[in-house]
Amino acid sequence: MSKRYTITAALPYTNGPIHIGHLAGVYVPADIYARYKRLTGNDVAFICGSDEHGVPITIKAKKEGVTPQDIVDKYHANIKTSFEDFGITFDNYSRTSAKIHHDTAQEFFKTLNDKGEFIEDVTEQLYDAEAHQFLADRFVTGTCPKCGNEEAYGDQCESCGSSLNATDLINPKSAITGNVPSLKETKHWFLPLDKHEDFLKEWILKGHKKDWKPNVYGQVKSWIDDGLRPRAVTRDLDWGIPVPASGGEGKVLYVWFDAPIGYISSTKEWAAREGKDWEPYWKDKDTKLVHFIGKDNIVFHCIIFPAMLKAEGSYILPDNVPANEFLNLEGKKLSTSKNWAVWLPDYLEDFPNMQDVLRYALTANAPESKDNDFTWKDFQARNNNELVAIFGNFINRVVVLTNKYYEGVVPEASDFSEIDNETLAAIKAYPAVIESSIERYRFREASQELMNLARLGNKYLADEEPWKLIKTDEVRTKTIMFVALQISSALATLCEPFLPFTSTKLKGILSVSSNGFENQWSDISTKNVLLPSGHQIEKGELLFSKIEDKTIAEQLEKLEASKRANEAANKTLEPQKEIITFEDFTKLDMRVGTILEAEKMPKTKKLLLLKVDTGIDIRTIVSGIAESFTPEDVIGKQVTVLVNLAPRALRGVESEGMILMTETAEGKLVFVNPDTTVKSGLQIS
Ligand code: B3M
Ligand code: ZN
Repeated sequence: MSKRYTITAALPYTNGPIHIGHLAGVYVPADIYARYKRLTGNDVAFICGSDEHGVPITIKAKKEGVTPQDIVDKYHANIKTSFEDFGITFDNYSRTSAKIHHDTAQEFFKTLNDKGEFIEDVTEQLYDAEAHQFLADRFVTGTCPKCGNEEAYGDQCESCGSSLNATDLINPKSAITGNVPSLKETKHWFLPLDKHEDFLKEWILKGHKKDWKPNVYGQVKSWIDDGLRPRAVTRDLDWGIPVPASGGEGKVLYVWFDAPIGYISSTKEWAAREGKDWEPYWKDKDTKLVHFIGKDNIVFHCIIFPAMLKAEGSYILPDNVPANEFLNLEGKKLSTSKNWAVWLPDYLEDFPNMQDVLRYALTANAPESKDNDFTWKDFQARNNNELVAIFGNFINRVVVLTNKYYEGVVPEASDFSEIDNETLAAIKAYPAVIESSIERYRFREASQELMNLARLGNKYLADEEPWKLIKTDEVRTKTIMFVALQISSALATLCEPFLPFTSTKLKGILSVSSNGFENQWSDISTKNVLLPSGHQIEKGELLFSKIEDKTIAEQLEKLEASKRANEAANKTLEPQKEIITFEDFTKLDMRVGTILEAEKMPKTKKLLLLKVDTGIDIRTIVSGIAESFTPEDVIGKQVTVLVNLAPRALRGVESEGMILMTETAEGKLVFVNPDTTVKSGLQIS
C-alpha cells in the first residue's frame, strides 16, 4: 500500500566538496532508500540542499580573502553538480541562502517567539577583544567537559557528539586570534530544551523508538538522562539569517536552528515547482519522515529539531533517524582540513562512468554500526571480485550464450526440472529478502543479498553447464538459458537502488525499457515470466571492468601527495633563533663555490661526494642532498659555501665546509645561490 515519505539527507556545509565520508555516511544510503521507496510505489519527497550559514564558511572566506557568499556560491554549485553526476536522486536540492529559506526560517522563529517558546536572556558569552568578536561555535575551541576532547567546538564536541554552550568549554581559545577569551554580556533567545524533556522521554524512550539504530537510541538516551538545558538559538554574527525580533539587530539565527528548517523550505520550493502542496509532506500524520545523517548530527535531529517542531505544533516528527558512524580513509580519520580525503569530483574525473563501483564499495563497507575504513585495496577487491567476477561475469555469460545459441532471442522453455523450479522460486523470494534489510536500514546486508542473487545465477549455470549440454540436449539447454535470463531480468530491476547506472545498462542489454518488458519491483515476486520467449536482447557490453594494481597505486600516491601539499601549505615556520652580535656574524666566511665533480657516496641514500671550487682551493665537501639531486643535476652549479666550518669526517671522508640549502615543505632541498654566474670565491656578506 503506497505511503508518503519525506526523506531528508543532511545539508552539507558549502565550505568544500563532497568526499567519500559524506557519501558513505549519508548520501548513498539515503539515495538507496529513496530509490527503493519510489520503486515500491510510494510517494517520495527526497530533500536536501546546501547548508550555507555557520562559522566554518566565514572562517574559510576569511582564509581565502573572499566573501562568505563567494564561498557558498562556489561550493553550492560544486556539490550540486557532483551529486547529480553521482546519481543521487534528490527531488530537490536547495540552499539556505535562498530567500524562500530565509522567509521560512524567520517565520518559524516568529511563530515560536510569539508563542513564548523562547527565553530571552542577557548572559555572559565568550568574547575576543582583539577580534571584536563574540566566540561561538567554531570560533572557539576548548576541552569538552564531558569527554575531555581538547578540540571541542563552542556548540558541539565531535568526539562524543555532545551539544555544548561555548561557556561550557574548559580552557577555551579563540580560533581567530588564539587568545583566551573574556566574558561579555549579550542578549540571546534560548530554546528551553529542559521544558521539552518529558515530551522527548515520552516520544523516544517510552515511545519505544527501539527500531532506531542502537548507536542513535543510545546517544539520545544518554543526553536525555544527563538532563537537557536551554540552548541559544541566536548568535552575534553577521553571516546568517537576521533575527526577526526587536533587539535582534546585528544577530543571526544559530545555524543549527535554521539548517533543519532548510528541509522544510526545500520541500516548499520543490512543491511549488511541481504544482504540489508541501504541507502533507511535513504535516500529515501518515507521512513517514526519515532523516539520513552522520552521527555528529544526532543531537540536532533527535532532540533539538523535534523540540522545535513540537513547540511550533503543526509538524510531524521524524519516524526514524538512521545515523551512520564515521568512515576513515586508509586507517586515518578523514579530514577536510588536512586534505586527507577522496573528493567526489576527483573520483568522477579519475573513474569516469564508474559511479556504481564507488556506490557499491561504500555500501558494502558502510559504517552502519561502527566507524569503518575505506581502503583503495578494498575498493579494487569489491570491483574485481564481486562486481566483475560475480555480477558482471554472470550477465556476460548469459548474454554471450543467448546471442551465440539463439541470435539473442529468448528461447522457449520446456519442462522445468526441480532445480529450475527451486531457482525460479528463489528469484521470487529475493525482493522480500532485500526489502527486509532495507526497511531496517541495513544497506550493507541488502547489497550482499543482491550479490547473492547473482551468485545464485552463477551457481545455476555452473551446475547446469549449458555450454556442454548444447551438444547433446538442445531442449534442456533452452530451458536453462530461459531460467538464466529470468535471473538477469530480476537483477536489472533489483539492482537499481544500489547500482542505478548498471541497472540502466542492463535494461538496455536486455532491451526491456523500450519494449514494455521493464519489470517493476513488485513484478519480480509475482510474475512467472519476467522475460518472455521470443524477446530479442542486444549483443551486450561488459558491465564492469577490472581495476589494475597500477590504478590503485596511483590513487594512493595522489592521496599522499595531497597530504604533503597540505602540510606544505600549512607548515609553520621555525621561530627566529636568539639574537647574535655583528661580531658573531663576521666570523662566518661564506663564498660562492662551483661544483666541479659529484658522485653518490656508497652505501648511503642521502650523501653526495662533491669537489667544489671555492676560489680559495678545490676541496671535498660531503652534502646530504642525494635524495633531491643526482650527481648530474649539480655539476657546474654555483652554490653558497660556508668555507671556515671546522672539517668533519662523514662516512670516513673528511668534509671541509658546508653548502647552504633550504627545504620546501614538500621536503625538497633547494640551493641558495647567486642569480647570475660569478667568479668562484666571491665573499658573501
Ligand atoms: N551542515 C552537516 C555537518 O554537520 C550539517 C548538516 C545540517 S542538516 C540540517 O557536517
Ligand atoms: Zn566530548
